[in-house]
Amino acid sequence: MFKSGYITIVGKPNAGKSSLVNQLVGFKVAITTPKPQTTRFNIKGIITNEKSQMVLIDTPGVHLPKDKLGEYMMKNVTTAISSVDVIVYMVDATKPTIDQANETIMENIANLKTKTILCINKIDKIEKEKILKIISIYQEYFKTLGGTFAEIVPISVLKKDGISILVECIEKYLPEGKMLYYENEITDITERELVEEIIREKALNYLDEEVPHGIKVEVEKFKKRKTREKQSIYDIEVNILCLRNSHKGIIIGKNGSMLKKIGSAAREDIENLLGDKVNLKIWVKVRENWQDNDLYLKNIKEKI
Ligand SMILES: Nc1nc2c(ncn2[C@@H]2O[C@H](COP(=O)(O)OP(=O)(O)OP(=O)(O)O)[C@@H](O)[C@H]2O)c(=O)[nH]1
Ligand SMILES: [Mg+2]
Repeated sequence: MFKSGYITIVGKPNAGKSSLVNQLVGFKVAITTPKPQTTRFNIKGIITNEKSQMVLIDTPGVHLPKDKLGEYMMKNVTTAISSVDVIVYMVDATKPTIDQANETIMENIANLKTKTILCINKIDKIEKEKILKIISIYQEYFKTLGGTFAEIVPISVLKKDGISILVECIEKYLPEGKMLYYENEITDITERELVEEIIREKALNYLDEEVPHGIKVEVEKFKKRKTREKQSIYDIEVNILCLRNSHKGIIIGKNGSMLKKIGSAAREDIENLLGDKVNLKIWVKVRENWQDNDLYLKNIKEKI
């Protein structure tokens, strides 16, 4: 009896949702960083084994939107929790208190018919005895909303702890069914989008808070060609849009040092992804208020 279905991973920013999806897929389909609000749109990670096909949907972390970008990110979450087979609600064991974002998430899922699994991540960072307390905090709050967790699974994506138990729990609630995607498909994110995301990941990693959250990366040119020595090479040209002139200066850095750092780290990952050499050119441009301009939010709206 083969099973298949859609599973949404929902939770606050930085809980480890994308890390889990990557771990399960065995390939980095979604970027991950120590900064909250890394993921901006839904990304599918497809896992096929002899028993099942799980289509995981990685979603942006739930937060209070400050602009159109944030609103579209949250709309991505709303669509991802409707009409799926299983919801995995991921919480960070190191931040166990229930705040407004957690309340909002639980309010939105408590009365759905969809089975919900509470997944407590980052247990490598807490004492084992604390897990039971966290479980009861969430269970009790969910109960007041009329919800019950079908399963509760403590995990550590980092230490690969509890992952197979989580998979078994998910499979348990999947309906019988045929494959929804080809056996060799692993994601719906395109190479082009992944290149944009990789550059954003490096910017998030190297730059301080406010600056990288205000950037958008757009691939302008993406072309494969043969060199005179008959070697394949990709010519990739990219714009990094940022909010202010001062941000532009920070992104470029002294004598272009920051941009060089972002560019070479990104190029290495992109070459691994594409399996060929990459000639990467990056330009930094100021686009004030792009986060509130639909023109620049098309790709995020498309995923809703
Ligand atoms: N210690 C520890 N860190 C983890 C674990 N899982 C993920 N992380 C780290 O947590 C940070 C956030 O991980 P992400 O996967 O980007 O989190 P996310 O939930 O996708 O975040 P958003 O996209 O912002 O919503 C990264 O620095 C990860 O390396 C874990 O099990 N243990
Ligand atoms: Mg993420």
